[in-house]
Amino acid sequence: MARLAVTRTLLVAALAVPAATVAAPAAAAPATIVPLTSVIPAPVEAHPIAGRDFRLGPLTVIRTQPGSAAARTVGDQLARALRPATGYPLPVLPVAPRVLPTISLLLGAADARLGDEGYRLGVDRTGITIRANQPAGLFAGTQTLRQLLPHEIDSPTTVRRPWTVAGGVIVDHPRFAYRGAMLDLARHFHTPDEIKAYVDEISRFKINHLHLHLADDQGWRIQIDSWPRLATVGGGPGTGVDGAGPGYLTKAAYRDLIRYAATRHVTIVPEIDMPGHVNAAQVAYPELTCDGVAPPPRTDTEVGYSSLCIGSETTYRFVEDVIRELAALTPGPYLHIGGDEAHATTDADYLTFQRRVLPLVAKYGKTAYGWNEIAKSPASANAVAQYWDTATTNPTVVAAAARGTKVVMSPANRAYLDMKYNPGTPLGLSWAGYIEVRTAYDWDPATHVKNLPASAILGVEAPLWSETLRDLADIEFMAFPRLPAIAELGWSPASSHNWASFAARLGGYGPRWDVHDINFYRSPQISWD
Ligand code: NGO
Repeated sequence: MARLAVTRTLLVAALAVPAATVAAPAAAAPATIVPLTSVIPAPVEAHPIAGRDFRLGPLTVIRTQPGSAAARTVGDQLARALRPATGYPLPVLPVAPRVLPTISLLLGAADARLGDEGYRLGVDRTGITIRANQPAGLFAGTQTLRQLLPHEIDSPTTVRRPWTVAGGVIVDHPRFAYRGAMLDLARHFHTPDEIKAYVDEISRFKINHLHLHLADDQGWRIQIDSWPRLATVGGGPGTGVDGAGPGYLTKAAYRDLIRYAATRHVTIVPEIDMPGHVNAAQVAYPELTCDGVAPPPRTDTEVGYSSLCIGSETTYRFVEDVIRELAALTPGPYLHIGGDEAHATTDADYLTFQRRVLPLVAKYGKTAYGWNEIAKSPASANAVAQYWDTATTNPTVVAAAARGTKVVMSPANRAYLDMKYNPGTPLGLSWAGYIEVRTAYDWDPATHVKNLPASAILGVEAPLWSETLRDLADIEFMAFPRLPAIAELGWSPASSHNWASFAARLGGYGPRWDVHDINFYRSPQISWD
């Protein structure tokens, strides 16, 4: 049966492409054809059509929407992704001769249902067509296409095998507008190259926001011209947990990261945490404390002991300078001001602080975003609250949502990628419990918090805190395979939610990580291919 299918595919491919293609070396490896239904996150609709498989060959061209530089960029990225393993030239052109097998990336005339990020992907014998309303949809479609090719497509070196894509149609668009991941640069600095590598991996799962936690008690990681010691002292030698995570992003490096992420359709969300989690800023500028005395630098992992001086005008000059500079650097709509665990700030002071600071974010043209504690403030009505609570009831957040606050779901006992998988996990924390893959997957962002209406949910985010992490291998081990679970909750329709299906698709994805050396956790809950 399988052999027959293989023979049929080869024959079909041979008929569909010129003789030169057929003569190309191939068929050394088994001709696995990835089913259309194996994609993560699960698409809205996938309709396989027998006998319509497409085989990529040395004559395949990538044709992109004429006149669209953004479509051309997506085409170039796709070509760069497929060239190493196939060894094919895959030229990217605005027009393609009809006789050549073609991957077309076309804008416009797509179904309105697809919105800005959706796409329709059609595969038949002569080519593949991805159609979308916007470049973000084309990008999403190409990520799906990469998953439809055999896993060896992620090999950095040429693999001789047939590159066949199953025939049929996928129609796809996201459930939630906001699908995020977070890196904590404060506890350990992560270099721009590490952040870019993470952007590459998360964007494959259609994550569209990367939140950077840029300041905390142990370090300050972004250049601010009006307060230069924040970065040079707060990001200097000896900063970070155990003094082992120094470094900061210059403005140029931050801008470069924003551009890099934007071409992967990922929006950067910067966070400066306040009024708590500010020890590093106070070490650099003692005038940010009430007594004017610099506190000792902190390299431990305690939380909740530092606070800006709420009654001091210096505080608001500092906050406004930072917000102004960060807003000017950041094209994305959100500016995250933390607001969590302000245990060293009285409740009255917390409200005073938020009444002044939340409107400052709007003053500089951004939507304020904060951890769910900001919901205590009536000034959070136009803000986004990030739900990190482990409880499934939170009347304060429900009341804020009734005033207009939108919510991004990151419940720590489900979505925190820094929680250990089990007691034996060498990295990570366990204060919110152990999170195996199924725990990360089996919940619904729209119904998780009692009485919080689905209409208030902007999306989901998977934060990864870095108290115990050092390098990219550590990030990968904690993020994969749980990040794809959160990505599926953010993208796929609730009706497609199914653990057995997700587990099977994840098992099939493992070899892709293997082939390009991603240090993922081989959860025993998954049968890895
Ligand atoms: C908490 C705390 C962070 C920790 C993290 C570790 C929030 C919002 N504040 O989450 O400072 O790093 O847990 O899991």
